[in-house]
Amino acid sequence: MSRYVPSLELVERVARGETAAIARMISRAEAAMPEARQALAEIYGRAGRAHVIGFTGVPGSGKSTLVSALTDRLRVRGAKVGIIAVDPSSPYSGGSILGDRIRMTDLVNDPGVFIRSMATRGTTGGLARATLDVVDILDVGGFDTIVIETVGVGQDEVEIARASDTTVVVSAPGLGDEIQAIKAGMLEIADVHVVSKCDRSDAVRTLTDLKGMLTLGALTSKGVDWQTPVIGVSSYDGSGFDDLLDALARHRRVALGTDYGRRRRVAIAQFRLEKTAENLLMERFARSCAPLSLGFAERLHRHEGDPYSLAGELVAASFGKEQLV
Ligand SMILES: Nc1nc2c(ncn2[C@@H]2O[C@H](COP(=O)(O)OP(=O)(O)O)[C@@H](O)[C@H]2O)c(=O)[nH]1
Ligand SMILES: [Mg+2]
Repeated sequence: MSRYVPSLELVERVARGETAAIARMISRAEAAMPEARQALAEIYGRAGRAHVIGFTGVPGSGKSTLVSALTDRLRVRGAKVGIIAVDPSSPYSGGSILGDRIRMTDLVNDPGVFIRSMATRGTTGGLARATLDVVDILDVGGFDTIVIETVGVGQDEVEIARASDTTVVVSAPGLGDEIQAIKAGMLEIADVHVVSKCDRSDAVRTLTDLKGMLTLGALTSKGVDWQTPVIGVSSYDGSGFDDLLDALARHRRVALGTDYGRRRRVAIAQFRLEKTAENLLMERFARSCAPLSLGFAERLHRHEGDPYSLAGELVAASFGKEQLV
C-alpha cells in the first residue's frame, strides 16, 4: 500500500503536474475530506490561469464526440487539456470514442489529457462545489484548457456549465424537438452556440431555426463586448472546428479583459460562495440535527405541532447548539 501523502505535499506534486497526485487530490476534494480543505485553499490561491469551457446540451447532441475532436485539435496546438464529464454515461474511456469511423489520437493514453468523470449523485457536499474544486486542481496541475461536459438536464448541471469562462450550448439535428436548448432553458446561457452533426442534411434546418430564435429573442448580444455566434460543426468530417476554436479564443479574451468579463467572473464567484455556504450549512445541520430530530419526530407524531413549525424549531435548536463556522 502506498504511504499517505499529507495534503500540502500533494499540492506540490499537483503543481509539478504529476498525474497520480492530481487524481489523488481530486478524490480527496470529491470526498470533501476535512484535512483536504487547507490543501484546497492552497490550490485555490494558485489557480486562475486555465481557460474553462463548459459544454452543455441534451444527451445525444454530440457533446462527448465534439469534446474529443476539439481536444485533438488543442493538443496539436500544444495545449494540455483537462476534461471533466459530469455525465456518467460519457464514453471517454478505452481510447477513441469514435470507434473506427475516424482514427483519433488516443486521448486516454496521452499524458497531456486528463479525463475525470464525476458522479452526478452522491458527491459529498454537492456536485457544483466538487466540480469547481476539480477545475482548480487541474488548473494548478498545468492544464491550459479545462472542458466540462454536462448533460443539459437538471438545474445543477446547467449551473455548472454556466460557471465556466465560456459556455457552449450544443444543439443537434434529428433529436425530434428541433431546438432542444429552448426547452431546457439553455438558450440564454450560451456564449457560443454550436449546431453539431453538420454532415447531416437536416442540420441546415437546425441552424436556421436556432438563428431565427436567437434573433427573435435578441439573445445574440451580451452588451457591446460580445455577440453570441452560431457555429455549425461536424465532429465526423471536422468542418467548423477552425471557427469554433477562433470563437473560443475570442471569447476568452473578452472574458479576461473586459468589464463584462469581470462582472461575469464575480457572478461565478458568488455562485461558488453560495454553493459552498449551502454545503457548509447542510453539513453542520446534518451533524447537529441528528441527536435532536427523534424527539421532534415524537412530538410531530403526537400532533403536538405541525411539520413546518416543528421543523423551524428543529433548525433553531440545531444551530443554537453549535457555531456555524
Ligand atoms: N452524423 C454525426 N453524428 C454524430 C456526430 N457527433 C456525434 N454523433 C453521434 O451522436 C451520438 C451521440 O454522441 P455523443 O457525443 O455521445 O453525445 P452526448 O450525449 O451529447 O455526449 C453518437 O451516436 C455519435 O456517434 C457528428 O458530427 N455527426
Ligand atoms: Mg456525453
